[in-house]
Amino acid sequence: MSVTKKQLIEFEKKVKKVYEAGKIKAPVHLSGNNEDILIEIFKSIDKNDWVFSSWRNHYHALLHGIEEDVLFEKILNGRSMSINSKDRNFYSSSIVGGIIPIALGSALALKKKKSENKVWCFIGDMTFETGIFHECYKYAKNFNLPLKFVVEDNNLSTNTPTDLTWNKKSEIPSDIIYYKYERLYPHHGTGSWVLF
Ligand SMILES: Cc1ncc(C[n+]2csc(CCOP(=O)(O)OP(=O)(O)O)c2C)c(N)n1
Repeated sequence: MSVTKKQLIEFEKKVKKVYEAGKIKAPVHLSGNNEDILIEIFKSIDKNDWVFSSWRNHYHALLHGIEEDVLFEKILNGRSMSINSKDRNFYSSSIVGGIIPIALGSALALKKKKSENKVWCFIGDMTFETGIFHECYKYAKNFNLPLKFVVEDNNLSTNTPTDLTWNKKSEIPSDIIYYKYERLYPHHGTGSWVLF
């Protein structure tokens, strides 16, 4: 059954509550304000496709079939920043740009195996500006690999505005899915001071 906007919002609220109660002894990066667009994008993602994400991965994980209780348990155990599931073809890393070459290699493997499936790689707008993105994008395009990038633009890298950093933003190629949103939660945590 597909995940609804309400379920996504309620899930992050539940994480917020336990985080603020000091029960999660590790950082959490919450999503918000991008439910509608993500639900739309995931309609094109096959359940056997691979999804690569980052520190802010809860919505991607839920939308790619990781069960709420399984995800919640991992988060409670301090693993919010590195949600992975072999069963659900889901991989995330909290190193900026770290997932991109892995996504590229996975796309190359799928092509060599003549698989019908794709790799989807979700990145922030600052990750999009990094050199590693541009090399991997070029390689994937030139070798016609089944790798689709999705750029999620909140114009911030933690708290540094991306447009001020680079004086302007790079143009988004037409074969990349791109959307803008305003961050609902701070970069990490919930905005409340938590004593562990
Ligand atoms: C190699 C590396 N450098 C710095 C960081 C710290 N860091 C974590 S998230 C982040 C900002 C990335 O911004 P963006 O790609 O726009 O993603 P957003 O968090 O806005 O979704 C930074 C600098 C890191 N995790 N890894």
